Amino acid sequence: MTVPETERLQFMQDMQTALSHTPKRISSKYFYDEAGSALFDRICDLPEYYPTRTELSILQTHAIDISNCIGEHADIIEFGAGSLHKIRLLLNAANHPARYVPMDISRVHLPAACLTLQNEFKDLNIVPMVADYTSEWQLPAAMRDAGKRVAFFPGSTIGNFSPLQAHAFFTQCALHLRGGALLLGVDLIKSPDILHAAYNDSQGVTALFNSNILKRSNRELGSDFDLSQFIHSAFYNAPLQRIEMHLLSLKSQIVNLNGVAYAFEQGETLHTEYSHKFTVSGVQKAAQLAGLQPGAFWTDPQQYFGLLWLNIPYTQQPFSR
Ligand code: AVI
Repeated sequence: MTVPETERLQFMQDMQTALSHTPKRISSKYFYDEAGSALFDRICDLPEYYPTRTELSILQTHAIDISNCIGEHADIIEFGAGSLHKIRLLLNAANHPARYVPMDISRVHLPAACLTLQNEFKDLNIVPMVADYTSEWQLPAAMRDAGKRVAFFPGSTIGNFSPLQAHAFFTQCALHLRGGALLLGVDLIKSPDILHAAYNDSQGVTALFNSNILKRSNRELGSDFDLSQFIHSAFYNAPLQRIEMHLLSLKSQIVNLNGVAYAFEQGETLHTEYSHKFTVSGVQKAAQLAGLQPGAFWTDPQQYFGLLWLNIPYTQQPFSR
């Protein structure tokens, strides 16, 4: 699959910036090329990686309750729709949704996924939207003030945002979903052992997923990362309530990218991902700062994962602090 030149140039710029700073840090969005997305699908099925199956079980158990909150004839928007797997559970219980709007940055997978979904839900009006929900976005003009808009953001992907990015995301929701709501999936704080195992699986799939970013850089940008000299490192940073994923350099070495040599010390890391873990009240407070109002909350018996309903009041003016 050829990568559009603008995306390749952005990756080049971000990798150059990452390698020339201390500490070195690249956005986790670069995990998700074709190979990375396939590896993430494998992660979701791993015995140690509880979030996906737990969120699915909560959706299964509470689908009717959630669909009552959504109400009739709502527009349902999904951020980062991917394979459109989780939404099926909501659509099965939904009360004649007006439209389903899967929003995803990938223009490659969205059309095929929508086609499959359309075959299952013949009467559903599907309006796919290629957009980056991590920055500013707009709904199609016909939807801006028509009906109730409910957005679904599953998977605890919000945990991969920094607190500032999460605030910007909530603010965009407050602006574009006025009078509606956000249904948000979050991974809850739990024993560090369980968290550690989820990001250090015994089959080494998460390690492959992490190092795929170097492989991708070598293929798309022509860098010469020696994959045998970087190892996967993932640990729970308890004070900051997050898993941190890094690629750790086993020796002092040089990596060449676009004619420039970048040095790694032995033990130095390229930071690749934050995965924040939450308390329910913590997320509710963060959402409130952007004008969202806490509503219902659903969880599993072990309280590993939470689905939060956040109301978005109708205001003439966008909420500001
Ligand atoms: C997509 N995101 C919510 C996953 C997570 O758990 O933070 C990505 C992931 N990283 C390692 N394993 C899974």
